[in-house]
Order: sequence, then C-alpha cells, then structure tokens
Amino acid sequence: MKLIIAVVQDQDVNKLLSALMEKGYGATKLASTGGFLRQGNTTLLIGTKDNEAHEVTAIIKEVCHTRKQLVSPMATVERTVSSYIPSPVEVEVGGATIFVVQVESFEKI
Ligand code: 2BA
Repeated sequence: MKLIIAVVQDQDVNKLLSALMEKGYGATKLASTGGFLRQGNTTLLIGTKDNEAHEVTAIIKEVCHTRKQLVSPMATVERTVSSYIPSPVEVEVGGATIFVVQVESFEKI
C-alpha cells in the first residue's frame, strides 16, 4: 500500500476531491500553510493500493494548475532595515507537490 501526500493550492481542492471520489479513492483534507509564502494551501492524504498510486498522481497532475504569484521578499525574511522596501518578485506555485510513501501497515479499527 502507498500513502500519497499531496500539497495542492486551495483553488484546486474541490475539483480534485470530486475527481478522486468519482474514481473511488478515499482522501483526508488537511489545512496547511506553505513555509515560503506563509499562505494557506491544502494537504491531502490519499491511501491507495500499490498499483493505483500511478492513477492518483495522474489525476492530481490533470486537475492541479500552475499559477504565478507575487510575493514581497520582506514577507519571507526577518525585517532588518526598515527603510528598504524591495519590489515584489513572481514565483510559480504548483500544480502540486507530491510525496509517495510506502506504507508499512494499514488498519481500520
Ligand atoms: P510554499 O513553501 O509557500 O512555496 C510556494 C512557492 O514558492 C513554491 O511553489 C516555489 O515556487 C516557491 N518557493 C518555495 N521556496 C522557495 C525558495 N526558497 N526560494 C524561491 N522560491 C521558493 P511549489 O514548489 O509549487 O510549492 C508549493 C507548496 O508545496 C509550498 O508552499 C509548500 O507548502 C509545499 N512544498 C514544496 N516543497 C516542499 C517540500 N520539499 N517539503 C514539504 N512541502 C513542500
């Protein structure tokens, strides 16, 4: 069995959960925050059979979009020089950050 941990953008979550449920995959949705942007995103935990992990990652790739976001560099570092205000920089976020982990044991009690 595999556990797929997928960090996705909030805008893609409802469509992704619908696509997963339609194919019979279970998922748990956790509210999370990106360490770099310090903005909300969503982490999904999806348990699958070994031979289904590929289909799940394919669904995530299909549904989750890349988006550009402006970020102020001062939002990600400690402010040291208050008079210096740098311009925002553009970062590309997503489609999704996906970890696939081998599950040692799985029980529903
Ligand atoms: P954030 O950490 O808020 O990162 C948002 C986006 O900012 C990243 O998009 C990336 O394009 C950019 N970014 C992140 N760290 C950067 C840095 N040190 N310098 C310049 N740009 C940087 P994604 O790569 O698509 O990541 C989206 C979200 O996925 C992340 O939100 C974080 O919540 C999660 N994530 C990404 N890599 C991860 C990892 N290795 N472990 C755990 N979570 C991760």
